[in-house]
Order: sequence, then structure tokens, then C-alpha cells
Amino acid sequence: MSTPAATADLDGADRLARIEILTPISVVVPTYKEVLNIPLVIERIAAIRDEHAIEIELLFMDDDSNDGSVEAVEQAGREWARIVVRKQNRGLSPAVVDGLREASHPVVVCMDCDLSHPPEKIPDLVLALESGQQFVLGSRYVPGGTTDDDWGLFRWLNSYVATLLARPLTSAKDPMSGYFAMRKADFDAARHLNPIGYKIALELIVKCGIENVGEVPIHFSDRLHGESKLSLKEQLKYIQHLRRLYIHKFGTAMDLLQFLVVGASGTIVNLGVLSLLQWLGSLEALALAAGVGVSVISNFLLNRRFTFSYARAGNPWKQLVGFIGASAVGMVVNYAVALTLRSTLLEDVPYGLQFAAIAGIACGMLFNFLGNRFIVFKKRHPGATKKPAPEPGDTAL
Ligand SMILES: Nc1nc2c(ncn2[C@@H]2O[C@H](COP(=O)(O)OP(=O)(O)OP(=O)(O)O)[C@@H](O)[C@H]2O)c(=O)[nH]1
Ligand SMILES: [Mg+2]
Repeated sequence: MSTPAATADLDGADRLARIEILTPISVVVPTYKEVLNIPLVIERIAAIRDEHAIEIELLFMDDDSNDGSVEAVEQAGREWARIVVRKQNRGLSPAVVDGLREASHPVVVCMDCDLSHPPEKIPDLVLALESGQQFVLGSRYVPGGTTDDDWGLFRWLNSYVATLLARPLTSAKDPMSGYFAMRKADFDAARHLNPIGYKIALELIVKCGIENVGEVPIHFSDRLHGESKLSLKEQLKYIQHLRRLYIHKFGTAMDLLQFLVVGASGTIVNLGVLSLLQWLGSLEALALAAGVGVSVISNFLLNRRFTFSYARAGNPWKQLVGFIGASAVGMVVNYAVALTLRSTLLEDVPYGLQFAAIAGIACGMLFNFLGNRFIVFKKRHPGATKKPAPEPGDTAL
């Protein structure tokens, strides 16, 4: 995936301008078993400090690696570099958030320790902040951005799909990047941070209400030392994370979308159950009734688990009765709307009956949704946040 990096690697004499950084910067580096990379990061940051005469504080946020990382920082003997050993609330995103809290300068930069993110781009990130961006990503996917050549199809596709899924949340080309800069004040203003897994930049962009995200092209090189900590489990967490961010950003519209997806899954359950019973030789009337019954229950359980997960503490039996009641009212609305439209507006229209039925289904579903959202699964406290109930493994920050 490498392309000519005309602008990515401007260096020395090729530079069009020299950037003077006026403000001190805190660089936050989450680490887990990065003992071989730590000295390299410190030396490259030292070179930037010297070249640009910037005051940089370097904070390694280490999850108790116990691999000599602490000693490596001490041996480097740079008073501006320190390591914080974390023993609780472990994980990449919590480590980054703690580091951003700990940072003492007005501009914060976050980057990986494996030197995938070239520290030499820090001045460019800060310049982009200065020229009006609220948040700046070191990006692989803007023109001039590159990755090492050996990215296989699977890795590339994986990254592409992950980025595509984040598209409704931000138009940034590389929101998966762990290399970014922002003002400390914007971070301090973030509310309800609850990042899961690896995508801390995406969390911050959404939760800090960032409108303009700038991107500076970088060459993303593969790690030289140590092992990747990005597992399949982390990738699954990403889906969970996305769902939360969608809920945060789109509120009730997201509830409706989940309700519709659950409704569609109910159709599949219904057809599956009735086909199975038919195959087993059951009476058709019984197969039809069982299809409806099982799909109502599966819809109820899925909606309670996902669409209206904030109400999971409520009495399930009462909710089940309410859910069936709302579905029954929805059916009546469906029928009444279809009948009325057919005998008025759609009386002499070709396929009028079908159009009337579609309008009936839409109104019935909407009614069903509203009944569930605002009556059956209503929020107990008017000021309650839209945050879903904590799930096992969550890291509330
Ligand atoms: N504090 C802390 N840091 C972590 C944790 N997991 C990963 N990191 C650090 O986060 C950064 C990114 O992790 P990587 O393993 O490089 O993940 P990746 O860049 O997606 O994977 P690669 O492509 O293999 O580099 C590195 O600096 C890691 O040391 C963790 O649980 N806690
Ligand atoms: Mg990495």
C-alpha cells in the first residue's frame, strides 16, 4: 500500500518552512512490554526537542510490564521523560486517558511506542492545531500517507472495513490512528468517556464533540521490536465500542435503527421456526402460531438486551406484557392506516392496496417503537445519560 510520499517525508533542506513551536507539549505513550523500543522513542524525542527547541514532557503509561521498562527510562537519564506504572484499570485506552489527565502542558500528543508513528511529525501535528484544527490525526490514508509494503490483503481489508464502519461518526480518513494531537483543554471538557479497546482517538473525537479533524500524512512503519497486542478479542470489542458511540451521537435514531434490525431478525426467526415445524409434520396453524410466538419472544429479548439496554434493571415480566401490548396496538394502527389510505388517497392508484399496506406497516412499526421507547422501556430518571448499563469487561472512566 505504499505510494510516493512527496509530502510525507520532507526533511532538512527540503522543508518549505521551519516551525517554531511556542507551547510546551506533553507526549503520552501507552506501553506494554516495550522495553526495547523505549530508549529509541526517548532518543527520537530528544532530537526533536533539540532541533525545534520545544519543551516536551514524555509520559510512558505502562501497564506494569515488569520487563525492565522502568529501568530503561531511568537509564536514559532524561529528566523530561518519566514512566507511570499502572496496576489498576489496565488496557490501552484507560492508559491513554490517564496519561492525558496526567499531562501538564496545554498541547497533548498520543503515540504508540513501537515507532509505527514517526515522532518527527509532532511539530506538524501541532502546527495543524495552531492553524485551526481542533484535533489532528497522524494519518495513513490522506494523500502522502503510506504504510509499509508488506500489509497483506487481510490486514488492509480489516483496516478498511473498520474505518468504513466509523464513517457515520467522523469524516476523518484514518480515525483508527493511535497518533493524534489535541488541546488539553478540549480533553478536559470531555464528558462520559468510556473507551473500550483500541480506538481512543475515535472516542475522543465523538465525546469531545470535535467538528474539524485535521490529518497530517505519515508513513506508518511496522513495529521493529516486540509483539503486537492487537488480538481478535480487541477487534470484537471495536463493534461494541462503535455501537456505544453511535448511541451517543445519534440517540433515539440509533434506538430506532436497532429496533428495525431486531424486527428484521424476528422475521428470520419466525420463518425458521415455522419451516422447522412444518418439516417435522406439525399442523400448519400450529407452525404459524409458534413462528409468531417465538419471534415475539426473541424480539423482546434482543430489544431488551440491545435497543433498550438502559432499562435492563426493570421487571422483565412487566416489560414483556408491555412489549406485547405495544405490538398489538401497533398492529391495530397498521390496519387502520392501511384501510383509511386505501379508501381515500390510494383508492384509484395502481397497486394502491400494496402501497396502503406498506404505509400501514411503517406507521404500525413506528407506533410500536414509540410505545416501547417511551412507555414500556422508558427512562426512570429524566436526566439520565444515554449510556447503556455497564457490561462485563467495561472500563468506566
Ligand atoms: N498501557 C498499555 N499499553 C498498551 C496495551 N496494549 C497495547 N499497548 C501499547 O499501545 C501501543 C499500540 O499497541 P500495538 O500492539 O502496537 O498495537 P497495533 O499498533 O494495533 O499493532 P501492531 O500492528 O502489531 O503494531 C503500543 O505502544 C503498546 O505497547 C495495554 O493493555 N496497556
Ligand atoms: Mg503498533
